Amino acid sequence: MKKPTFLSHSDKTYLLKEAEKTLNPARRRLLRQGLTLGGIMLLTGCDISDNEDVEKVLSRMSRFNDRVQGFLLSDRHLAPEYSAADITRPFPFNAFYGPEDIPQIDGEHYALEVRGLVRDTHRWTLPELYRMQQVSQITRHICVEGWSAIGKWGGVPFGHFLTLIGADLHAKYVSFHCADGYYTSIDMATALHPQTLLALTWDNQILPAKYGFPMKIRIPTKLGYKNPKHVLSIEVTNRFPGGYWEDQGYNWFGGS
Ligand SMILES: Nc1nc2c(c(=O)[nH]1)N[C@H]1C(S)=C(S)[C@@H](COP(=O)(O)O)O[C@H]1N2
Ligand SMILES: [Mo]
Repeated sequence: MKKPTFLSHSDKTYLLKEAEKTLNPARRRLLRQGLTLGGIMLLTGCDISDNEDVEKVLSRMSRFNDRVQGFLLSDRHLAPEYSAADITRPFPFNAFYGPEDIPQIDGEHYALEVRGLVRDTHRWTLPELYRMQQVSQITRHICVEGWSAIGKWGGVPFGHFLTLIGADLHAKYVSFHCADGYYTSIDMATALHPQTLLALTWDNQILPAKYGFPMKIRIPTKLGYKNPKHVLSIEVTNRFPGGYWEDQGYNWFGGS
């Protein structure tokens, strides 16, 4: 391996610090000795002594981290569940806009679209979704902006829904598009995680507008921004779909 020589000392310190930030705490602990430039070169396949720019190294670092997190955590890790007494009231609202712009969706004309690697592209009306097998869970929603809150969501286990529509369960990603232009995506292991819900209710009532009427995807093993509200369409795909915040630099895996 060539010695990375072109970077100045402060460049190196910056790169190492930024690369560390792309790792979650568990991953940081795994790399006991901490990251070295040689280590970054090994993990990303980038030759730092070449003209690789720092952005490219970091984006590869982040992708590497997504794969490791997906592999290590997805199907084993269960998010903690709570009791009704733990529910946070009032439950916070958050979006990339204020409460005055919450989309008002007409449930009567709503039909959930499913696209991509699925056998059955039937569009699902709300009465059809409400008739499906429902479960509920009380879990903690964690937002990167520095707050968390416990809430109760009910709905259809997402793995059950994917099976029902004949999704290719070996595909890599499931992506979501929302009525407010928001979008996000998850890996298939997370989509099939036993706690991932196609959520139709919040606190035993039909999902209120501010919390994502008529449907949100509730993923208690993921940070808030990976939990799309007002979902209009679901796509199963092998092409990396990104997300609204993820495309602006938030870690794509976004484990909580
Ligand atoms: N459609 C849509 N979904 C979204 C968002 C958004 O702006 N639009 N914001 C995300 C973020 S960052 C958070 S923290 C949660 C907030 O969900 P809540 O309003 O139910 O607390 O929604 C997530 N899903
Ligand atoms: Mo968030």
